[in-house]
Amino acid sequence: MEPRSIRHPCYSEDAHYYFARMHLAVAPACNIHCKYCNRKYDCVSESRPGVVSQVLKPSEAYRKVQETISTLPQLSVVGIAGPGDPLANPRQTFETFSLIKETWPELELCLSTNGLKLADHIEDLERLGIGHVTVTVNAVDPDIAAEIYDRVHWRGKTYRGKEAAEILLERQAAGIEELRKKDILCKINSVLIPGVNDSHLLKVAETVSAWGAFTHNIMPLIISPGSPYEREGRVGPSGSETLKIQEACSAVMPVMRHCRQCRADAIGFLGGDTASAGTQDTLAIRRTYPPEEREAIQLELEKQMLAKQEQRTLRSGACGGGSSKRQPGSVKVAVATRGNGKINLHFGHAKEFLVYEVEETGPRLLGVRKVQAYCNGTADCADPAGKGRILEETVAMLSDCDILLSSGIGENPSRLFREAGIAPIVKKGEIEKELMEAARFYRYLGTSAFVAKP
Ligand code: CLF
Ligand code: SF4
Repeated sequence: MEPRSIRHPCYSEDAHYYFARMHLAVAPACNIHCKYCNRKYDCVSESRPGVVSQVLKPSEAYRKVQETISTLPQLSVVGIAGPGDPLANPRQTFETFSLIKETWPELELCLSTNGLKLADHIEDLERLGIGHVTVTVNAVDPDIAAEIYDRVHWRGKTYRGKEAAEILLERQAAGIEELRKKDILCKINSVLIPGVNDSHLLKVAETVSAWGAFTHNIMPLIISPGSPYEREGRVGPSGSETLKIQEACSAVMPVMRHCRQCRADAIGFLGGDTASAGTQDTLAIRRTYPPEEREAIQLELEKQMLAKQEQRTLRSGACGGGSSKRQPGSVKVAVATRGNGKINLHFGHAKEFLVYEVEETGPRLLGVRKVQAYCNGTADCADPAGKGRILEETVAMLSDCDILLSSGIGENPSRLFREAGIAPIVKKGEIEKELMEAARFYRYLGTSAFVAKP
């Protein structure tokens, strides 16, 4: 593990079970136009569309950190990721980071950008000690990039087509090179766009790896309503298409599997945002933590995390595991969670499932599958046909899984999962422990003990 990312929930998969991040939506403008984006919504390259963020002034953002840090002791990272591009709003972005750094030097600062202005601001990043930067690189070939970017605003002029793509790619390469020189960790986000860059992402991985990027996050396309891609009728990839490309690219460099395509104002654990979810039981006990207590809590979490990693290393050493290929006897499990490393979500409220492959040596996260929540409160009970469709889609989305773990599930969904050959098991508790136990049980008893007889 990269020591600088030990508490970064995006750069370290283990850390996302223990540590939280918050985004400050201080950057409304953008200097390019991606065809999957509609500027009325958050930046799709680092967030999901559908909700307009409230844009904050730097002083308001400062107060938001002040509020959050005193009640969320696991907060380790503050990022700026939109709703436009942070470096198209340099005054707001750097003023906000400066205020935070002055008061909470212990917080790790993080930034996500399309890369157009990255090289121009490298000194600012260095001065403020911004240690983690994400650049969205969807293509390294200008012909392919021209199908993704509608226009680029550069040095007071607007460019379109291949000319625009060439400028953006050249500036991204220059920016990533500067990050390497300054030893700032660089994560690459790539939006997987079927029919445009799906067969090109391996080339992207090889290129950015050669440029010195640290990890690659391949995210399924989410199309903003009203965007050019929506008008063209494009659709995002399936879970298995995404997984296939992630697997291929993982031969080149580490691939991030636990990205939640967060909003530009997300706060909390990945998958359990307080800002977007509205309900957050992981933060049910609200009280104020002074800085020394926060640091003690984080040190303890770090200790627990490292102990888990050590156990895993011992287990895989003893059993000779560690291969990324599916082993005979491995069990695929979908988990409903709102973060914090726990099974703590009812099936009906889940908008995503973590999918793991569980071997004797331990679980391996394969990815996140987004769905529509089956139950949105009493209003949707008036639409049984709509609920039936959502359920069918969710079962299809998880059709390659053997087990579904959630903290609760209704009779009807439970029956449909069993009919599809997926065992719905109700559990609450720590994900890793419950995964191992459920898989052991499943291996021992076999499918027939759980699923409906034809
Ligand atoms: Fe935010 Fe991004 Fe920093 Fe993380 S998110 S700026 S690197 S602190 Fe993380 Fe969210 Fe995925 Fe981004 S899960 S969308 S990768
Ligand atoms: Fe939209 Fe983000 Fe692309 Fe800018 S970089 S056009 S905000 S998706």
